Amino acid sequence: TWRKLAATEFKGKEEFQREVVRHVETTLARSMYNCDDLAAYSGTALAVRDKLVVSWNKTQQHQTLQDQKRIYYLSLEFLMGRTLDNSLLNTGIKDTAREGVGELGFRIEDVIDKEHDAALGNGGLGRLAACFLDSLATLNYPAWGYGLRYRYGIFKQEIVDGYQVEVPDYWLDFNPWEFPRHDVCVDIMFYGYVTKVSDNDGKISHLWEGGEIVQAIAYDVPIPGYETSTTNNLRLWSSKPSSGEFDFQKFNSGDYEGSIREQQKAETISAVLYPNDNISAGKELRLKQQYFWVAASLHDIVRRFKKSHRPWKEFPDQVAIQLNDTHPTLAIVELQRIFIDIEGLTWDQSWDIVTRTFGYTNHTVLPEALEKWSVPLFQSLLPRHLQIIYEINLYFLQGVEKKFPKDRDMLQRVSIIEESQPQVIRMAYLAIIGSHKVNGVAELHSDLIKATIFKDFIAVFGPDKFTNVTNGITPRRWLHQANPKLSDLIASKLGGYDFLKDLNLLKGLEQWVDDKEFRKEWMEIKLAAKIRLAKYIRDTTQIAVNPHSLFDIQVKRIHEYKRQQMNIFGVIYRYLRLKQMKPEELKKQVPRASIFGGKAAPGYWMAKTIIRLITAVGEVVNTDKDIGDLLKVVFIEDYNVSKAEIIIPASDISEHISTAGTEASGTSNMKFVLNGGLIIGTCDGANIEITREIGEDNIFLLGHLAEDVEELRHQHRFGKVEMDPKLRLVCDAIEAGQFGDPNIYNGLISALTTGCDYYLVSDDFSSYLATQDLVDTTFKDKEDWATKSIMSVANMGFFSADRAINEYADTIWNVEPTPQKK
Ligand code: 26Y
Repeated sequence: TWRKLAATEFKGKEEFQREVVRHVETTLARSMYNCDDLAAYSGTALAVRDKLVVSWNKTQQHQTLQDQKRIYYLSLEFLMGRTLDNSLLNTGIKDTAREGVGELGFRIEDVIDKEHDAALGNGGLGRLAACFLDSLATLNYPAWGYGLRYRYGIFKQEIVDGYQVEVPDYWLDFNPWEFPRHDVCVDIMFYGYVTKVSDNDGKISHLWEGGEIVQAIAYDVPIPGYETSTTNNLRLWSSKPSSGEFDFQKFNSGDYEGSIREQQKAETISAVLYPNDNISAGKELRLKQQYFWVAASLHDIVRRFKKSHRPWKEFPDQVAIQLNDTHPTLAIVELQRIFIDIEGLTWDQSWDIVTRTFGYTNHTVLPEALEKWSVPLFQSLLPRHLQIIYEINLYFLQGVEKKFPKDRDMLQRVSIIEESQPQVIRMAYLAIIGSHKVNGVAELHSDLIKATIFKDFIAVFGPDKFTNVTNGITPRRWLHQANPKLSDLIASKLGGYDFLKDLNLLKGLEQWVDDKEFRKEWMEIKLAAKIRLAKYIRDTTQIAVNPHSLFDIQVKRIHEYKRQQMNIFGVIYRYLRLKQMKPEELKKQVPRASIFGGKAAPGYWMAKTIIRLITAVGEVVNTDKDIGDLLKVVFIEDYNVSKAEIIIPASDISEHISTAGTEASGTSNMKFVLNGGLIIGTCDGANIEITREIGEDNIFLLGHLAEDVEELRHQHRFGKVEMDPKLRLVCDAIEAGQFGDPNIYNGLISALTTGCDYYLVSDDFSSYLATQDLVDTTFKDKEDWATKSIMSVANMGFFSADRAINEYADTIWNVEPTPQKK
């Protein structure tokens, strides 16, 4: 089996212990006598890392020899979370490690808990990239991730007096999982000017010169697959001053510090992850990050291709580049520039290769999230790229003109350049035009982009260029690692852990749904996860949550379209209703804990107000003696990947209640259901496919459909809608000061009234409340609930990221796996 082949295996726990101790004593220069959990973590990580490196090197060698087509996944975000536990599980040495550190006097859980999250992402898009890396390695695809090595990841969220406060996440103090490659460095230019030169034959070429140069240094992170020796590479670029760029003039004139200061500016490029999720701010530094990362990555990819001495036209047979949203769209322009300005190909040869190389994944229909860069900014920062974009646009529009003669409107609509003041470059259009496939991330979403934002491009390119690949999640992290007891129980019934590699095997659980003992164990595992979360909540917030109450969880970025406001309004309504009830009525109520978590973008005022309302409601409800266990409201600080691993297994119900048509897919919905939680949600994103797979009886759907949204918004704009009366009661309570100074919430409430309720909270509110009541009734029937939970998990196979990656490989990349034989 693979383990015999794997270099990752320690000869036994003794060897493992020897290695840990050796690292503590030599690498860390500490004595085992004052080895604390942190040092034990460091030693363990270094010991595991040594083993990873061996299979990593072998894999890279093997892939180089095989010389097959490789996948390059370009993403500005990789939300990896912690690595140690995942590495132990993927390489099959967790038991060895548990025993090994146990005998040294440590609990493996405490050791694992010392690791800092690698939080190089905002939310769904970044975590998807991380799940995809896990699947690519597990399925033995030759694949590299390319990203930025931010010195500061997503900020840490503290709640101070009920408000979000952002604290910098300086995470690189000790990171054993990265390897600096000081020999892999690329000079990247910004600004400068372009000159045209013609050679003796009159052939014209372009020189881009005279700009500022910044150096990109590669840092490599090993990505081990599950139960395979394949260990892929994630390459993150870090910026530093270019060695040739020291300002001697300032130095000689005595301004030594000044010249150093100038140099240090180079480091700001990879200093910080932009904390915006689904909202584009158009900042120059962000565009610099994008070009820096894209140019370094392409340089690397082209260099690797050149080593094989193949003709350029074979480039797309060796290279598939996937663009994770429009953030890396400049790669299209940069590759075209490399081919025509440096390698001397003709425009047509070059463009043919470029378009056969790229695929573009769209993650949103929200207009505020679509990237548009101002032309003047581009002109100064990337003058040659702007010329190339104009040329791409010219040829593209000529083609459109041929197909739709005299349709000037059409030309305007599909032009890469938007004729605004100033003109802007529509990055999504550039991404479509420069790729051979464009995909959405869930069926509804892929249909919507074809019908709305990209409609004209269907007319231009035909429908085949557009496709769907529904998102998935890795069951290794989101079941086996986050919920080992559930994974073990499933394995005991399915006769092993094969389901972690072939998630459709979960179907076999259906046979056990009526087994009394199995059902009991299933629900005990859920209760244990709830007890664990309740303890975490008590330790961190001092709020006592009864583990037997219904855990209702909504954790995700705070965004108006995700409608955390609807959730908290519903909580307020529930509270008001409880306050009206007589004691005998109160006795019949299902106790509920409403648990929230998520970060607001630092500049997103409304999202921050929503957090404040949640904490304020908590302050009132949690101390109300009449209410007791019947309602608790918790806001968990600093939601991140490692906290998700504790929170997700503990839900009875989780909320995915975006305005229909706004959430491209959602992926936490999949994680919750895979852990035996049920969903209350709208007909949006992947909720629809989850319903198709697990059955309508096993999900609580509410609200209007995507197709109704336009008309409803129209009615709001024409003042034709009265606020839902129950929502009116809630607003009245807020405005009466029941949750503190009502002025704080003026904006939140006026969004519903004068703001025309763009996210249709009022329209869905009564349906939401009624569905929550149905959740309560259903929860009372413990047997029914258990059946729903088991049947749901049994039918979640489709949502494995392995399925998603195989679809990308078949329909977009045309790449085969490269398993190692020996
Ligand atoms: C333009 C820039 C500021 C920007 C930065 C981050 C734009 C978008 C984003 C992040 C988007 C994101 O996370 N989208 C989510 O992608 C998930 C994976 O496909 C989806 O499941 C989820 O519905 C979508 O909101």
